[in-house]
Amino acid sequence: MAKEFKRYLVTSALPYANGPVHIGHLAGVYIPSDIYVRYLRLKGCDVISVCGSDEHGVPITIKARKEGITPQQVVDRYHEIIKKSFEGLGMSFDIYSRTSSATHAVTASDFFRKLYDDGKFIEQTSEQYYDEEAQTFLADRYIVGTCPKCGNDRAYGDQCEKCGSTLSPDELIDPHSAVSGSVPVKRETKHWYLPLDQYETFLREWILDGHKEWKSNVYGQCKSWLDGGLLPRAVSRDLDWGIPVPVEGAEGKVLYVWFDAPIGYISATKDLTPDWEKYWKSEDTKMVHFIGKDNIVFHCIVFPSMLKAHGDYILPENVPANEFLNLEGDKISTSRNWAVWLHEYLEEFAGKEDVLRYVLCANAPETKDNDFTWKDFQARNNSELVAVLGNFVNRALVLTQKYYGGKVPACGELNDYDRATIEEMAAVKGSLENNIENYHFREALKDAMNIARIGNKYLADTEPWKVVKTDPERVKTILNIALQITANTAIAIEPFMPFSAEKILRMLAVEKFSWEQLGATDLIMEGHMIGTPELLFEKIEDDVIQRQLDKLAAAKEANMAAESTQEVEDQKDSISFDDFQKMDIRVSTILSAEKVAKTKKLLKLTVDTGIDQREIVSGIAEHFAPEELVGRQVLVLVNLEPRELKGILSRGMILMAEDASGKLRLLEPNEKTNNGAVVG
Ligand code: B3M
Ligand code: ZN
Repeated sequence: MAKEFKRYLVTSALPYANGPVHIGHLAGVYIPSDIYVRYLRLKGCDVISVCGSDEHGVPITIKARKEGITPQQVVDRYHEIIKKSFEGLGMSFDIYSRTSSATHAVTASDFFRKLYDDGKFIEQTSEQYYDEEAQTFLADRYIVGTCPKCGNDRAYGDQCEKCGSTLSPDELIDPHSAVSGSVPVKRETKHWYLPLDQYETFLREWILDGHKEWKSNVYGQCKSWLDGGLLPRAVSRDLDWGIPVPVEGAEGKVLYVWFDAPIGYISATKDLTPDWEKYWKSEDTKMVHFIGKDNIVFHCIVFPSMLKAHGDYILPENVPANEFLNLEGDKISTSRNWAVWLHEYLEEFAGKEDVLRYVLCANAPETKDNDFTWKDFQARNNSELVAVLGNFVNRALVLTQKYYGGKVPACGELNDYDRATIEEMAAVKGSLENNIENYHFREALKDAMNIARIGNKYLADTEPWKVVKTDPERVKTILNIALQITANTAIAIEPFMPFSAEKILRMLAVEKFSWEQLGATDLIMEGHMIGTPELLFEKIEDDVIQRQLDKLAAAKEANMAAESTQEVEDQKDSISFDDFQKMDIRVSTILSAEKVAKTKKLLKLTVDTGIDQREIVSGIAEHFAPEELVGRQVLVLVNLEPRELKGILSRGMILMAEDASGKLRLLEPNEKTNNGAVVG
């Protein structure tokens, strides 16, 4: 028997206030969480939904330093943008708080202090990188160097953003401080650790034995963490941005962001209601954390261990984490601007909030990573929202206006087909509930849309526009039923597409229904006057989609440009004009090319320099096949001292350009030129 709960506490991962929110965040966390809480509210459950900005951590300080502003200014800016864009998309948090709030400072501080007083931490001294010039310890992110895996010379001490490898500062080649540029030294520092190893038994029993129902990606990750063995985790950092560690001798130290952030859920609840304890301290509360897969360990292992160590709080009942959403086949990336930003979408697609909600849910990365494409967005809008949902609702309302001046006709006697349709519609409720309650939101959305499909089919099959000529009485029944289905549609889609649900209700000129009314056929009364029909969704044309694709293409181009300038070599020392004049460069034609035996890289080329025909040995065999070179005109430095290579006298050098990726390109005259023409 599943446990019965009296109330729900739903949390959504606190977005970092160092950038705006994009579709990956939405599909992973916020859309599912909003569907869930809207559903519970419609059912009349006692539910609160809390969220807020995560305003601590190193990336925020880096951003502040880069822009020459304070961390507080950074978080103020993004907190506003995020909060506003969430509202724009209809995210129905009961509170959207922030971790730089006064309540949070006290809550997090007290939490730490209790664990400290109860002897739950261990203190450990370790060696960490220190910047002597800036006189500060360096978080891994603050150490920059060359990636040992791909050679990117701007890799961070925790990760290379170019090749995606996870790194530690010790692996970086030529590490230096991002703060001052100096070479960091190692210095001892003391920190507090939560000994996670001591919670292993508890976690195994609680998760591995007790929560086999968790999503397999979540359960699997927990199991592999536990099987790998847990280690004590530092809960403090040497940093000047965050909540000060509230014990003596901790100057210059703050709580680690992943220690304070989940406590932010508690602080937000406190800010929401004086009754907060009943949500956090009663076994009758079902707590559910909505997060992305990169947050699983913190929400399933670390935070529960903190809660357990504290002792006063309940544990989450479920942690339905989603996988990642990609964009047009590529990983979403804030730094590469490869994203669809929510605040921009809301501006460019005003009035189409539900379209995004719909597409992101229909395509949510529930069990595996998924791809968002603008073509799919367009197709789902045009062939599902417009053609099915919008079309059905519109027909039902327009026909009612047309035949009865908007006055709901009476339902006469039902025939078998009517009854089967109604039954089919009523049957959706069970499946829909089951899917939402088990976090299968994609399936749940299909269920909700099914009601509109049923309605669409009903009208197509019963053809009231034809029957009206022969049997007007029958049409009254058909439209009465169609209106009941329309009202049901409004109930079913509300968790997913609240704006459209509201619009349907407005057009029907009725008040909001409760979830329990789903399936009923007495929602719209005979004689009731409906409102004016409007289109629910509009077709999205190709040019609108093209504009978005162009925008992404521009981002890609900018990235490529940035990447190549990034690796451009420094300019060499100046030379005199005379020095330059000493080089004799001629247009030449490659007459033949063959590989030099027993070498991988060398090609023997015969070239016509206009002066003579000669042999040149060039290290380009890995870049060009011999046959693609023959006949091409190239530039040759002809007066380079001859050199013997593998027994061949090489007399000159073919000029080439090497791009950022190491690819070689021939330099050719832009038109056929006579061999021997002087370059200069
Ligand atoms: N700030 C979100 C992220 O990893 C992180 C969540 C905190 S939830 C307590 O993007
Ligand atoms: Zn790399």
